[in-house]
Amino acid sequence: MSAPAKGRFITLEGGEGAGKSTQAQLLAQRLEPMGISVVVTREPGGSPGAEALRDVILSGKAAPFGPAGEAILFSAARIDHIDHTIAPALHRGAWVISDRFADSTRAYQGAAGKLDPALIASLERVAVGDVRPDLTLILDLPTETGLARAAARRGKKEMADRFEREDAAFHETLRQAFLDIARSEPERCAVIDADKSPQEVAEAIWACVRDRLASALQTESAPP
Ligand code: Z5A
Repeated sequence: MSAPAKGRFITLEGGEGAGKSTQAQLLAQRLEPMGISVVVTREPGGSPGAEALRDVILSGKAAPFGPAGEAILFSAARIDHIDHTIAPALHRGAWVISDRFADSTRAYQGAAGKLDPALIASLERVAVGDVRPDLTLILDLPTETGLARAAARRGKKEMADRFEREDAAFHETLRQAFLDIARSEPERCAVIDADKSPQEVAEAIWACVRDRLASALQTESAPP
């Protein structure tokens, strides 16, 4: 029996309004014409069970459980997301682009929520197992720029979610936490300057994907 096809797993991380959702779509639009099957997904969410948990967490109903309770809920959602969306897609050879993944738990609940790194590492081991990203793109920009973009998109009527309501120090801690992750795992992570136009950011991301996943791209675009 032949080995199952193995897709590639790319995650986009960063603070609020960094442009992750926008760039996930633009990257998919680059890959699909090359004949690559792409699944764009997000966290929290990305599967029916995880989407149900998303509503609970982002409404703030889980906030009274504290960062540890929220980290457990994000991890439970991640298990469902991996089992029902990410792992099956990778198994059939698709490329998965996820708007947030486990680094968000490290940054939000770990660094900003001040949870014990050992707890975060244990949860990650249990939830993620060996479904590790091949490449993580950390979209970096000044926190006030990201928050302003998120607020402009939301408009005046809609409420900020549970995390957008946190103070400036919380968001600066997040930014540094993502940069620390990139420094600690340079072979997996790349920092992208997200304080540019969507098209300029997309070009920087594409240059990085071409560079880091060159051999996978060659295989995908090679004639059968
Ligand atoms: N969270 C957590 O705490 N722990 C975890 O483990 C996980 C998540 C997985 C999910 O919220 C929340 O859950 C999140 C972290 C926490 N915190 N919050 N809030 P979400 O999914 O609702 O939101 P988000 O992940 O923070 O993303 P976002 O705010 O929607 O932003 P984005 O995806 O990075 O950006 P965007 O939607 O592509 O763009 C935002 C706006 O800016 C939009 O109007 C765009 O048209 C515009 N935009 C995009 N790019 C540009 C550029 N380059 N220039 C100018 N304007 C731009």
